[in-house]
Amino acid sequence: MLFTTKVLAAFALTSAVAQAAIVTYNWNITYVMANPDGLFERRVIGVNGVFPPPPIEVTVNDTLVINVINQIDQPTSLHCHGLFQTGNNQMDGPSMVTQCPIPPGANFTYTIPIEQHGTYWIHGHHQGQYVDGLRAPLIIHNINETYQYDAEYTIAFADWYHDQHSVLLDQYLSIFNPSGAEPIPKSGLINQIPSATFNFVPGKTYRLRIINMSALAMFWFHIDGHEFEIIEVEGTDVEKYSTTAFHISAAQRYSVLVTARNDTSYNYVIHGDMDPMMFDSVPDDLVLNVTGTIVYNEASPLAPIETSDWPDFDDGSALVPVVAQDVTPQTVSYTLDAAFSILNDYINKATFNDITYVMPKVPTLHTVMSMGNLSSNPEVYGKFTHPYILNYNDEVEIIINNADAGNHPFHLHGHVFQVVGRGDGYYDGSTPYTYYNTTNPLRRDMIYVPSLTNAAIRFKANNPGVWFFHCHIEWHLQAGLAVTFIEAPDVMQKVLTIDPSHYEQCEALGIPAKGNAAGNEGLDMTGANVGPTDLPTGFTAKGIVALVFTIIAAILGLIVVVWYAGDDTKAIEEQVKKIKAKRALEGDAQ
Ligand SMILES: *[C@@H]1O[C@H](CO)[C@@H](O)[C@H](O)[C@H]1NC(C)=O
Ligand SMILES: *[C@@H]1O[C@H](CO)[C@@H](O)[C@H](O)[C@H]1NC(C)=O
Ligand SMILES: *[C@@H]1O[C@H](CO)[C@@H](O)[C@H](O)[C@H]1NC(C)=O
Ligand SMILES: *[C@@H]1O[C@H](CO)[C@@H](O)[C@H](O)[C@H]1NC(C)=O
Ligand SMILES: *[C@@H]1O[C@H](CO)[C@@H](O)[C@H](O)[C@H]1NC(C)=O
Ligand SMILES: *[C@@H]1O[C@H](CO)[C@@H](O)[C@H](O)[C@H]1NC(C)=O
Ligand SMILES: *[C@@H]1O[C@H](CO)[C@@H](O)[C@H](O)[C@H]1NC(C)=O
Ligand SMILES: *[C@@H]1O[C@H](CO)[C@@H](O)[C@H](O)[C@H]1NC(C)=O
Ligand SMILES: *[C@@H]1O[C@H](CO)[C@@H](O)[C@H](O)[C@H]1NC(C)=O
Ligand SMILES: [Cu+2]
Repeated sequence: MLFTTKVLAAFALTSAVAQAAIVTYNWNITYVMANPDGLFERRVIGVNGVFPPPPIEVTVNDTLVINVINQIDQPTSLHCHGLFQTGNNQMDGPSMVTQCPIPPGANFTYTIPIEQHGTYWIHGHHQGQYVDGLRAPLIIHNINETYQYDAEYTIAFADWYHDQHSVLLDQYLSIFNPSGAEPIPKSGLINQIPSATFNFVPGKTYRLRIINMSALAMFWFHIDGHEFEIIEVEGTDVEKYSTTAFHISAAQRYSVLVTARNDTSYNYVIHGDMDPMMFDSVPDDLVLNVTGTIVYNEASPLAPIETSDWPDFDDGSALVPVVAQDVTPQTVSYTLDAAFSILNDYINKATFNDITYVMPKVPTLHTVMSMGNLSSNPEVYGKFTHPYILNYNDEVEIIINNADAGNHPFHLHGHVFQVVGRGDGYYDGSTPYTYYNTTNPLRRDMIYVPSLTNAAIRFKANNPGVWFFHCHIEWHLQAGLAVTFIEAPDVMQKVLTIDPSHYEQCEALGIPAKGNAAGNEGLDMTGANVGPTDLPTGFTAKGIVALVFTIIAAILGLIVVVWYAGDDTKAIEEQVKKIKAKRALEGDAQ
C-alpha cells in the first residue's frame, strides 16, 4: 500500500511540474505532391497542406499538444522520439504497442507534458509512414541551457526514395528478395531539401542540432574550415568534446558548438556523407554526399572542399555526461541476438532470439490494462510481440549480439540507457569487452551495434509502461526486428489511464481494445497473430535460396515485364499467392 502511495505521489509531482505553457500544434495530415530532392515529383505525406512538416519547438515544463487530423486514406500515429512520457505511455504512439492507430478521417490529440530538454524528432509510427515524409525535428529548449551560444540551427539529414514506402516494402519483404537487400534511397536531403544554407556572423557561437531522420542511410558529419565541440547526445548534455567529424546513424542526434570564423572572405561546406557500407550496391546516379553551406557573405566564394578523414568508428564512449550517473549493479539481464534469415514464409525476416515481431490483435498497453493480475504473465502478450516483463525498479542489463552482416541502430522507447560495454563477436558471458565503463558512461536512446559485435546497455525500470525496443532502420523494423518491454504492469494498472478517445479509434477500426493479444480472455490465445518461424525441417538457408531462385526462374517469363515496369506490384502479389497455394498443396501431399 505504502509502495503504491509513493508511486502515485511521484506521478502527481510530475504532472504538477507541467505548468509552464501549453504549446499547441495542429497537424492536418494529408497527401501532398512534392519534389524534395529536385529530381522527381511524387506523393508524400505532408502536414497542413505543405511538405516538409513544420519543426516542433517547446521548452521544458511546457505541455505539448498536437491535434492530429488524419486526412490520409490509411491509419496513422505519431511518436515523439526520445521522450520519456512518464505516466503518459498512452501518448507514446507506436501503432498496436501503445495505441490503435488513428483511423482515416478521425482526429486525435496527443497531450505531452515535457520533462526533458535537448534534440529529438517526431515521426509517424504506423507502418513506414516516416519514409514517405511524416517526420520533423522536435526541439526542446532548456530554461537555462548548460552552454552559452548566440544562435542555433537544426540540421536534419534524411534519405529519400522516389517510390511509396508500401511499394518498396512489398519488394523488400518478398520471396524474390532472399538476401534481404534493402531498398536503396534515391538521394539524401538536408532539412528535407537537396541543400540548405546557414548564415554565420563572424565571431558568434552557434549550436547546431544534427538529427538523422533516415530510413536506412548512415552519414558522416563534418564542416570545412571549422572545428566543433559535441555538447549534447540525444538529450544528455555532455562535457565539451572537440572533434572534426562524427558518424550519425538513423534516429541519432548530436548538438555541437561552432565558433564562427573572424573573416567573411569565404563560405564553407557542411558535409553529411552517406556511408555506402549500408547499401548492397551504390547506383551510379546516387549522390552519396549531402551538403549544406555556411554563408558569411553571399558574395564570397566557396572555400576549397576539404576531404576529411573519417575517424575510427566512434560510438560516443569518450563523451562524459554533465550530470554524472554511475552504473548500479544489474538485477536482471537479458541477451538479445539479432539476426536475419529466411523463415518458413520463405521471406528474409529479422529476429531477436529467433522470434520475428508480429503485431498483436490488441494494443499491448490495452492488454496490460485489461488483464488484471494475468498482466504479469508474458503468455497473454503472445509469443510474437516478444514480451519481456520487467519488475518495477529492476536494474536492467540488455546485451545485444549483432549476429548479422549489417549494422543496426537500436532504439528504446521511454528511456535513456547507459552504454556500458562493447565487444567484438558474440558475447557469451566471458568474452572480454573492448570497452567497459561503469563510471558515468554516456546515456542516450540509440545504440549503434556494428556487424558481428555486441553491446551492453543498462536502464532502471522506473517508468511503468509498454516500451518498444527496435532497430531504427525502418526496413528492419518492418522485417520484425523488435521486442516489447512491459515495465511494471502491476504499477501501470495503478498509475496509468487510457483516454476514451483511444477506445473510440479502436472501435472505428474494428480492433479489440481489451483482452489478451488474441483479443480473448484469460490464457485463451486462440486466433492470436503468429509469425513465421524457423525454416521447415529438411531445408537449409542455402536450399531455400536455391528454391526461391528456381521459382523465380520458372515464373520469370510471366512477371518480368511487370517487375521492371516498376510500381505495379499487384501482379507479383498474385503470383506469390499462387506459389504459396501451390506450396501448401505440396506440403499437404508430403
Ligand atoms: C520544471 O518544473 C519543476 C517543478 O515546478 C521545477 O522544479 C524545475 O526546476 C522546472 N524545470 C526548469 C528547467 O525550470
Ligand atoms: C486539411 O487539409 C486539407 C488539404 O489541404 C483541407 O482540404 C482540409 O480542409 C483541412 N482540414 C482542416 C480541418 O483544416
Ligand atoms: C476534426 O477536427 C477538425 C478541426 O477542429 C474539425 O473541423 C472536424 O470536424 C473534426 N473531425 C472529426 C471527425 O471530429
Ligand atoms: C536560470 O538562470 C537565472 C539567472 O542565472 C536564475 O535566476 C534562474 O533561477 C535559473 N532558472 C532555472 C530554472 O534554473
Ligand atoms: C543516418 O543514418 C543512416 C542509418 O544508420 C546512415 O546510413 C546515414 O548515413 C546517416 N546520415 C547522416 C547524415 O548521418
Ligand atoms: C580571430 O582573430 C584573432 C586575431 O587575428 C585570432 O587571435 C583568433 O584566433 C581568431 N578567432 C577565430 C575563431 O578564428
Ligand atoms: C564523398 O565523401 C567521401 C567521404 O567524406 C569522400 O571520400 C568522397 O570523395 C566524396 N565524394 C565526392 C563525389 O565528393
Ligand atoms: C569512464 O567514463 C568516465 C567519465 O564518464 C571517464 O572519466 C573514465 O575515464 C572512463 N573509464 C574508462 C575505462 O573508459
Ligand atoms: C488474480 O486475481 C484473481 C481475481 O481477482 C484472484 O482470484 C487470484 O487469486 C489472483 N491471483 C494471484 C496470483 O494473485
Ligand atoms: Cu537494423
